[in-house]
Amino acid sequence: MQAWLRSLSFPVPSSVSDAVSLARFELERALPAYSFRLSVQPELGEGWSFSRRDGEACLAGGPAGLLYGAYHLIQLSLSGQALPEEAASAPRYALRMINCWDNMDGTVERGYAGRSLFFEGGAFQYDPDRIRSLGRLLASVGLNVLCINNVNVHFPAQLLLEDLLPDLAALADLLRPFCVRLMISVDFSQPLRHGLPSADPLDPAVRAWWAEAANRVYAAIPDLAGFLVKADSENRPGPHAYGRSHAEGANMLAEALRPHGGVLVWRAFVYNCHQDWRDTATDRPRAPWELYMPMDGQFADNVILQVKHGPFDFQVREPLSPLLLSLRHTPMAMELQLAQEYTGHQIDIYAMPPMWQELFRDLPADRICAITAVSNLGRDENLTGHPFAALNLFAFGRLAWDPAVDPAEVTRQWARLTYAFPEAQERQLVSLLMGSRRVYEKYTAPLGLGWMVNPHVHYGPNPSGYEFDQWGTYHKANHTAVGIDRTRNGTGYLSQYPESFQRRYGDPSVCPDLDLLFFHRLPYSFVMKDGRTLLQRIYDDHFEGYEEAAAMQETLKALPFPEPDAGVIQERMQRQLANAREWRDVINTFFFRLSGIPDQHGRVIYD
Ligand code: GCV
Repeated sequence: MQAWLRSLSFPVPSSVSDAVSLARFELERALPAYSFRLSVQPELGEGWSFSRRDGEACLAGGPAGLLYGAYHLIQLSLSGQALPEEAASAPRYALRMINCWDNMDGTVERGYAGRSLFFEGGAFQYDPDRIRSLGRLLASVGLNVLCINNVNVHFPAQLLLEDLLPDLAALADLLRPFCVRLMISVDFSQPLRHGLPSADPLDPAVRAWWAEAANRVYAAIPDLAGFLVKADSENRPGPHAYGRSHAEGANMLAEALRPHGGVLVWRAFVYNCHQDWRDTATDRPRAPWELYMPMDGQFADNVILQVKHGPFDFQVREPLSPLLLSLRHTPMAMELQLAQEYTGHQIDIYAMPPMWQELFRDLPADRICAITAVSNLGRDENLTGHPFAALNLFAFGRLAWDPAVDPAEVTRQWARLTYAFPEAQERQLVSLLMGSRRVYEKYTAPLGLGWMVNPHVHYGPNPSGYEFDQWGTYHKANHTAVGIDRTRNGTGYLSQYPESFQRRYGDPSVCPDLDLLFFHRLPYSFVMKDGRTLLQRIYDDHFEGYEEAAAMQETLKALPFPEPDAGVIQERMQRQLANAREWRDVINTFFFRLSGIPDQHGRVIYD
């Protein structure tokens, strides 16, 4: 249950009620060989420094910094490394948040690790020891904010602003020693449920209502991090209903939070989800940039615009959202997704660090001020369903602390802390994990095409599932060609990028293979850089993807995982293999039936 902190099997007693005493408690229990002096230096904030001289180990930091420093030292030691003579560290981003999509009926939207850790039957319901373990897990990798409810705010989560406040405050109390502050998702139309005739952000009565709501919440939870809002997106209410802009909507809520030091996190995931598939003028990835660029500089300074890392929606491969590269005067958070919605449902293995490294290759770290990720947590005994999904949570914390972190190194640290295998076996596991995203990509998403999944569930192949639908997610495959031209000759999406990106993606003979069909519409006979045709490359990738998944199964069988992980890993790997086979055959057959062009190597494709 403690994932990478398995060795910290001693519970945190409820009497440990603040970060400094927690840091002391953890160090004394986990590293009894050392005598630690803790020096509270509030000016270091969340940062910490450490020195070890003449038998005395001194850790300095603000209260949170002491806790993060303590976990850093403990993890070094647990992974077999000696404590350094000197060390210091501070987080790159102040807001490092997990977004839970938990509903109060106990379900979790896009949850693949069991039911909610916080709610059941329309009420708060949790095991305090488990919440403390969760706090420890988050703090151990420096995560500091937990938004506990779904951005799609369903009843009765609206009551978090009033009747459910005492329960919310009790949960905040449990997490406070771990320096994890709560955030809540709120519904923009909430004033309508309280007798107001509108939720118009410029209406003084509406503004007064939100100010009062914020006063109430902060009286109960003075350190609440703020509110998270999904508005005018996928049928959620928002300021557009009143002819107001998103800046006007967000600023109204920010004003209510300002006296309390709270932030308003406003999601930029807005597009037309009722598109007519016959409408070729609308190209969904253009939507966020088109909506928010004209508002650059209009948001209050306690608003953070939360932008998904790609312009679509957490597909296996998307280019970096051009919005993240373009806004100059708007504080932004980049949103990642640990929940494996399109990436294997925590059945298939999909380690995310290599993908995140690609994002930060393109995104200068100082373009954003915060980083968030959709949770992959649930009530399963191991918290993440697949034991390997814990790597993504661990690595996300590390990335949020330092976006320059090396993906292989972080994967190795996680593997060592979790399994402590001998070196050769550790190397095998790390290499399997590092390659897992590419394997999944090979059997699912040809060359930058996404969305070929079963609609709504988003697991398993269905190449036409979203093709004649309203979600704006088309590949437009016919008997000669596939993809959408997003250059200036096509939908013009590419023009939203800086010049260097336009050069990288604009010409199909230069565009990286794996992004090719995101940006271009090409004939099956298009010759790739390595001389293969586009169609042959699609066939080859799908055959290879399945074979590589089969090889992963063999590797895993030979590794000495302890129970219960061993059983879960084998069982899920079997399902992954069946999934890979299904994807291989459905996608290859789909393109073969359309094109009539056989595989050059004569492998089985079904006609
Ligand atoms: C919370 C996608 C998911 C939805 C999710 C939405 C969002 O559309 O399928 O389940 O809703 O993204 O990020 O708001």
